[in-house]
Amino acid sequence: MKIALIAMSGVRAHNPVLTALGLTLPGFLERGKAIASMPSLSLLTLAALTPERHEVEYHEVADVNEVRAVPECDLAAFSTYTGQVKDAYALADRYAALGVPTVIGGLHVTSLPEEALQHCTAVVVGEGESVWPRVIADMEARRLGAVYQVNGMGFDLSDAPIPRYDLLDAARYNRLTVQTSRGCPWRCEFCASSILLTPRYHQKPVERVMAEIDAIQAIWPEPFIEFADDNTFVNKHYGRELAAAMSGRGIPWFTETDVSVAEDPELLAMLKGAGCRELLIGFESPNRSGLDGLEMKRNWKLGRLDRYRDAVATIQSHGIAVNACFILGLDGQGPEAFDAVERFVEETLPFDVQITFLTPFPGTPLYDRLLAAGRIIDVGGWEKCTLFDVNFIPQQMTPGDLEEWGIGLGMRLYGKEATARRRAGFKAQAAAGPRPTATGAS
Ligand code: B12
Repeated sequence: MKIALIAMSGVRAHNPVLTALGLTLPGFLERGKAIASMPSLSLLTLAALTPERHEVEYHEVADVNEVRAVPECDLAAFSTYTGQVKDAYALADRYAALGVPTVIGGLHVTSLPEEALQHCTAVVVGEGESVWPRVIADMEARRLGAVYQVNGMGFDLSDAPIPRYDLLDAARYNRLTVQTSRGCPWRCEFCASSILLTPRYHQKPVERVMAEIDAIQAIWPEPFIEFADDNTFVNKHYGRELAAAMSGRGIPWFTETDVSVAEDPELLAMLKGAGCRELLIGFESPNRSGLDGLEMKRNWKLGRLDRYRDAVATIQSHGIAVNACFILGLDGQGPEAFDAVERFVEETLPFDVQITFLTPFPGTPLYDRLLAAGRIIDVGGWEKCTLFDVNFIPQQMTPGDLEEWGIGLGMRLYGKEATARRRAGFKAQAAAGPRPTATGAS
């Protein structure tokens, strides 16, 4: 059987002003370039679980309108996030017209399997590893079902296969992803990451992570790695083990974590030598009202607010750049929030800053709440789930205000001078050497 693995790829925003800004502002452009091309880790993982007797081909589709003929195959398997799901459905419809069965998986269809079944033959709900072999076996037996679901506690990352990086032309990418953990112990109302796939936060054994890195180095000897995690350093013991294994490998990497990383001096001291270049941290809001209630288990992020500024300084003093992320349009944010973000950034000088609009992704508590309150503007307008488009009615401003003030803030933050100031700030903080670590963590 020939299986076409099709990734809906590319980064996008529908808002034309923001798109144009992305093309001109240096700070925005740099991160855009770094992430514009990254392969689909889910499909490379499934490829590794496909019996060798089948032929697998990996494809990426950035613009569905440019696909003249869909790749020839006996089964087309799609992976997509919400923003591109309609493009995946359009391709699935083309396969349906040709009589070729299709299967789709990923975060979006995990939340809305019935919608996916209007276009695809089968849908995989949740983590793909445990059910993919069943999908293949059912295809071989000509009895492909409609909905495949993971049972029990989910997939154990100790059994993770090595993704088929060898299917890639390494020259096309500037970063490759490796997953070290899945899930997150926190529950932020807006979060649409792997927490929607797995009931528990767990890590991949470090020796397995290193085997994946070896596999990447077989196709790209000097790679740049992005860990595809929700929150890499929640478990500090694991974090130190990972950092120790990466030490001396000379491989630069980037990951996402929470602000508590600033509370572990031992881990911080290891990160630079381990190759860590940058930590992306969701600060979300610099003001109390914006953060209040955001993390739903124990208001964890609000509890950390007092340490935010210290955390940026501490992390950067270890030579690790911070990419400080803020969400605009949270219920607790009024018009003052835009200046507050700018002030926080100007005062703390993180190397990078990311601002995105609050986005109700299906499957999240935020989506359910806003939908029930009639606050989603275009219900089913999935193409607007880009993080750069506004598709809800904010509590303290109009959608138009949010967009306009967000763009204004973006112009100030991503301009040449502000970007240069942040870069110089980071350099100075790193040159001054390690600061004492914030303590008293709870
Ligand atoms: C790495 C990453 C990227 C990379 C690479 C994306 C890619 N092509 O894979 C880059 C930087 C390019 C990127 C871009 C974007 N991203 Co991104 N990204 C991530 C990140 C950090 C990790 C994703 C990952 O690799 N996970 C590991 C894989 C193994 O998990 P998975 O894809 O969910 O797959 C599992 C299951 O879902 C299932 N599965 C998935 N597909 C299929 C298919 C089949 C057939 C089967 C059987 C099973 C199956 O099995 C897999 C294994 O269990 C997540 C955040 C996070 N921490 O999770 C955000 C995240 C996925 N990104 C997000 C967004 C919004 C985007 C963009 C839309 C932004 C934009 N404005 O364009 C683009 C869209 C990119 C695209 N076209 O795919 C959101 C998606 C939310 C959502 N529900 O849609 C996330 C969750 C972050 C967030 N802010 O919440 N992203």
